[in-house]
Amino acid sequence: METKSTCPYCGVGCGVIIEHDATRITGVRGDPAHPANFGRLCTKGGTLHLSMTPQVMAQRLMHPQLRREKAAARERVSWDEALDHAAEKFARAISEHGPDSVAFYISGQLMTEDYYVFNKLAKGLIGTNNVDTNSRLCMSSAVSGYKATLGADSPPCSYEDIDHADCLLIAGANTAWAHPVLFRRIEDARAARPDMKLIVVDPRRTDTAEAADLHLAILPGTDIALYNAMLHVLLWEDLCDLDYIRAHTEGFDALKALVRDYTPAMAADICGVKADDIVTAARWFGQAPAALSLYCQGLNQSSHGTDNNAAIIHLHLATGKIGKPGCGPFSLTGQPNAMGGREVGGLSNLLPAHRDMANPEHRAEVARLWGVADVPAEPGLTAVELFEAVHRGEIKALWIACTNPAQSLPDLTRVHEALAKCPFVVLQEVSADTDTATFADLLLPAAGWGEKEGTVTNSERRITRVKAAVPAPGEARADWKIVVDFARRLEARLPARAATLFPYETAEAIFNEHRASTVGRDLDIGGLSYALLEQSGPQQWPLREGATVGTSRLYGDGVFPTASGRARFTSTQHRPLAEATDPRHPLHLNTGRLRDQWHGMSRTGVVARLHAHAPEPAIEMNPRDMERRGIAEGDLVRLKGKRGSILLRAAASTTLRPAQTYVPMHWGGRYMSGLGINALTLPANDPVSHQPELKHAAVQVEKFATGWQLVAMRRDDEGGLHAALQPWLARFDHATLTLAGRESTVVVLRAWGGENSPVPAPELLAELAAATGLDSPQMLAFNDARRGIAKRALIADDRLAGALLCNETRATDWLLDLIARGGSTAELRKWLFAPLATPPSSGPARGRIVCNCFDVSESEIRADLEAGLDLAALQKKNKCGTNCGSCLPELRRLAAKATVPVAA
Ligand SMILES: Nc1nc2c(c(=O)[nH]1)N[C@H]1C(S)=C(S)[C@@H](COP(=O)(O)OP(=O)(O)OC[C@H]3O[C@@H](n4cnc5c(=O)[nH]c(N)nc54)[C@H](O)[C@@H]3O)O[C@H]1N2
Ligand SMILES: Nc1nc2c(c(=O)[nH]1)N[C@H]1C(S)=C(S)[C@@H](COP(=O)(O)OP(=O)(O)OC[C@H]3O[C@@H](n4cnc5c(=O)[nH]c(N)nc54)[C@H](O)[C@@H]3O)O[C@H]1N2
Ligand code: SF4
Ligand SMILES: [Mo]
Repeated sequence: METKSTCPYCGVGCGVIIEHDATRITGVRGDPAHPANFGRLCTKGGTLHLSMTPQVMAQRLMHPQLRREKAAARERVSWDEALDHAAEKFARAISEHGPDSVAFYISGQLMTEDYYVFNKLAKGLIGTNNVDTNSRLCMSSAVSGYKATLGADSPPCSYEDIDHADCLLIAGANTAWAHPVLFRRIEDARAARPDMKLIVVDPRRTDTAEAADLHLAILPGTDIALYNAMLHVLLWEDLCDLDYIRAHTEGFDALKALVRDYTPAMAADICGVKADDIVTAARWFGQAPAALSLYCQGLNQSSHGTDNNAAIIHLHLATGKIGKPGCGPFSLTGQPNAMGGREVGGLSNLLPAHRDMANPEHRAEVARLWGVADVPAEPGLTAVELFEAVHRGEIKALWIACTNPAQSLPDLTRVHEALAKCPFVVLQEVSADTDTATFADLLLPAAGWGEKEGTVTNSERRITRVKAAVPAPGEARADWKIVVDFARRLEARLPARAATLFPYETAEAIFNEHRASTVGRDLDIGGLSYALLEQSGPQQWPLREGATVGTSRLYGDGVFPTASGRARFTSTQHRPLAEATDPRHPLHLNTGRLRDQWHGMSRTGVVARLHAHAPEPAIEMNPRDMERRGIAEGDLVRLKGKRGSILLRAAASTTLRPAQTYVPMHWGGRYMSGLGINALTLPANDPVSHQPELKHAAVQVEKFATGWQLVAMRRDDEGGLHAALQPWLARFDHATLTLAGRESTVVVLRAWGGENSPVPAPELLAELAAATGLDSPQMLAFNDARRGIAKRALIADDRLAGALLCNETRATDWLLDLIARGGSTAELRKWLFAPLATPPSSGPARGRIVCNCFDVSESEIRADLEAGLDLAALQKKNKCGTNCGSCLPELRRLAAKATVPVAA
């Protein structure tokens, strides 16, 4: 059977067709009819069914679990008991400490319907604006940037604008990895129109930057200076559209005066790039008949994120390149439904349908719509403030849904302290295996992707109907149902009202109320219904009553939703980063994404093959910075910031300028010792958007002298071994716990001891062998006590099932490959019983996998390129990059490098 739905990962919002037998999801493919992807999927979307295998499902959160005391263990309870208990706790907090003593922290990965009822629960029923979301960490600077300039939070563009652009400016976005299917479209557009210019602004030479005609590797946090200088050049060279400015904007003269100082030379100094390159970028942008900019977290996650956004929007307003095909400032949304959350006003300072909390008329409209006396006027707490308030003891009951703040917020030590002392924490999750789950007093099992329905809106304002294919496991329930059930129980405990605010029996009933709230607003979907979405497919808002198709582009008439109808130029001055480097913290820490992982890895992390592109947690460093510190490739290093420190392996990277480092955000406390990279990031945030500066911190890196290393690896056919081994992460100076393999899953525990730490005793090795299920009578064991070497191997059914190595870890890759592929074990004995034998191997270790669809490794690709194959021949030989295409940018990069002779 087949069910149409969407991919639950990024904001591209690809349509998927779920293949299933009504009980189990068996496969997934791209929906050829969906206008976001036309059948394409990336590595993450294309492996969704592997995140729902019986082994994974067995680990899902199935029943509500409650702990009555902080020190007690959680026990299984019924939904009735769980929700009555929660309603009791919330009602008591509200009556004793007022409505603002409770808070909700929700997510851009919820459906619009889920989001709508959460917002109504807080602002309508309880009377608190304390409902904020992980979108605060993600899109809030885009919201405030659009509102400050265009008057409303409405991305004016469509994906099809990519096909019409003559100049594409990608800023602070690694689209090749974070929005891969959109990047495929960019590649197609460039192939069709080779004159199209691609400019990428990113401190790192990402795969996106590598593909550019011009890469501006600016110093972190210097975007405003760059865009101001580009505007300076546009003015100087007469490339502005003065008629457009006069007719449709206001505030230009002040900005013109401001950018007078931003000469290319001055900006070049601030940004650390060549003045000529700034001039070239401005000329390409200005001379192009159509220019489109795409941007994301490199601009948003900044203590001046609102101005970063405004500065790039200014370029479009000043040249009139907005509201026309191929033109406009296009903020890419990260999460699948960050847009839907913005539409229903799901942030602590927003109201439904782009209404303003500060506007009394808007508040009255919302109160009328909901049938309540009023909605509170004061903005609620934003994400970082919210957890600070929890820390101060002001929040007595906290409800978290569909997000993992114990990993994703900055300054995690404080967040963990706050969560630990919060009197009552509810977590609504699909997985009990997240860092936040540890702190939950009440865990509520939610239905996940493929199991729930509703609607989502992607980056281009396109609403898609999401459908369930299979029932949720155990007693898990759809998020909106949990909220509605809880809300009714809370209503019964609050001062009586005539009728329930939550009469919904279906997701559609919620959608219809949301639709009614939008009528007359800029995002009006008065003409949209579940039925229309079924009949005509996904639609872009606005879609007013009487219309049958959505609107692909906004502001074509030059009229903007501001008081005067004109767009506004704002005052964007360059400002320094919140945390400057200093002699004790001389390196700059940048954080972001990997190609094949999603945030806290609760879903991508369970798919073995999605580990293959970046198999181990690591910090990327410039080779010179490593050399200066005596750090070699793969060494363990201590990364120290002003708020915390973690250990990681070092990886040399030529994508980074000196003094720059990069650590992915994905590795949290379930995959490595310590809290992950957000132990080091800072809570400083933008004064308007309150989005924290997650991309910039000052750090030091030192080599960590290790005494010994240990690796345990075990095939996990039943599932559950990864979770079972997690307590081991805390038992060593440093450890990581990852997956490897492809058809079969192998769990890999790597552990290190410092130079003064004693080599693991035989008892500890025995305990670990037992924990990994290696200790059977068939286990082969070799010990060389003098050298501190120990080796264990378990062969079952003539296949190597697992191994444990202490102080002789050179064979790790070889053994991992044997375990994963079930290969021959003939040479194993010989190697095992010879203390210093080099591991037999037919060639170099396969190492990381570049092409995930066809399992092609970097070493194989390099060997073929060195043998003289070009990209086309390479693809003919092993098909790499011919399916989902996520690895194409990297293949091109590898191929280009191979043809350039190494400098003497
Ligand atoms: N594979 C994958 N894809 C994802 C996600 C995922 O977890 N994994 N998450 C989704 C989500 S929620 C989001 S928000 C998006 C994020 O999508 P992106 O924003 O594209 O991804 P990031 O890697 O966070 O950051 C983008 C780039 O910003 C650069 N940057 C850092 N500082 C600066 C600066 O000062 N100026 C400029 N111009 N650039 C800077 C970084 O070097 C990085 O390459 O991805 C979405 N897609
Ligand atoms: N250092 C650093 N930190 C960052 C960032 C960065 O670039 N650098 N990026 C920030 C950004 S942009 C974002 S968006 C955040 C993301 O951070 P989080 O929101 O914390 O990340 P996720 O791991 O996606 O968390 C979503 C959780 O919801 C659960 N879930 C999935 N589907 C459902 C469902 O249908 N219902 C329910 N109830 N639960 C479900 C998943 O198991 C998962 O644990 O991280 C932010 N943190
Ligand atoms: S680009 Fe990949 S992650 Fe994003 S929606 Fe499409 S398939 Fe999902
Ligand atoms: Mo995000």
